[in-house]
Amino acid sequence: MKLYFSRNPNPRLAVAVAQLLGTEVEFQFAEPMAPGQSERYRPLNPNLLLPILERSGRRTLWESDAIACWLSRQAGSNFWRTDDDEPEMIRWISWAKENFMKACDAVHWERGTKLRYGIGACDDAMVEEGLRQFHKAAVILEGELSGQSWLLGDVISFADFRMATFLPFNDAARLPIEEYPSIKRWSDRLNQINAWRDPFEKLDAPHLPALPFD
Ligand SMILES: N[C@@H](CCC(=O)N[C@@H](CS)C(=O)NCC(=O)O)C(=O)O
Repeated sequence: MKLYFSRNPNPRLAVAVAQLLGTEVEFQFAEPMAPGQSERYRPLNPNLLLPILERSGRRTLWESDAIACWLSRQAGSNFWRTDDDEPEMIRWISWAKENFMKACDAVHWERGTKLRYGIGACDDAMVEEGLRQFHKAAVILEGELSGQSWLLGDVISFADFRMATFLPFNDAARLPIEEYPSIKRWSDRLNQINAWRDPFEKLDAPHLPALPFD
């Protein structure tokens, strides 16, 4: 298997899953959107986005959640739950993408990605709206995490990784997670996991372009 990745949030998530599960996979840095690259990558992912997982004898897989599901199945792991907790895990993945993660993404896009790649200036109104959505979602997540270590109780699952997709980029996004002590503790707990804290250790991949104020 070959996992095409960059250091951006979704490919970082897929690399972290592969590292956590100890998957035997070839990690390949890629830039599908770079000039001259689209012809090569469009057959692999028509969206020209990462991550992409090439599998022998099977169709290439894209979308981080699908890749995480496949890697977990291959590893025979319950990281992607296959028991009665599966619906609850899917509930959190779905909610994350419509709420907490979406808000983190919106703020990170303005304060991080746009500036890193010279796409445009940070739109303060979009940041304000993103922060409003962040607080709305964070209250719910805080309540959930106040009584347990992980979203599904005592054992980490892909829902935790998915929910936290943008937190390793908080140097750029500057989301006020310290206002939510249970979320902060959960984020610190995630950072104790090597595969999460530094999924790119030993991988050959250029660093993201620096932020202008770095
Ligand atoms: N829904 C997709 C989103 C993929 C996506 O947006 N990938 C971005 C990074 S977060 C990308 O490929 N950007 C170009 C790059 O990193 O070269 C997933 O979960 O995999």
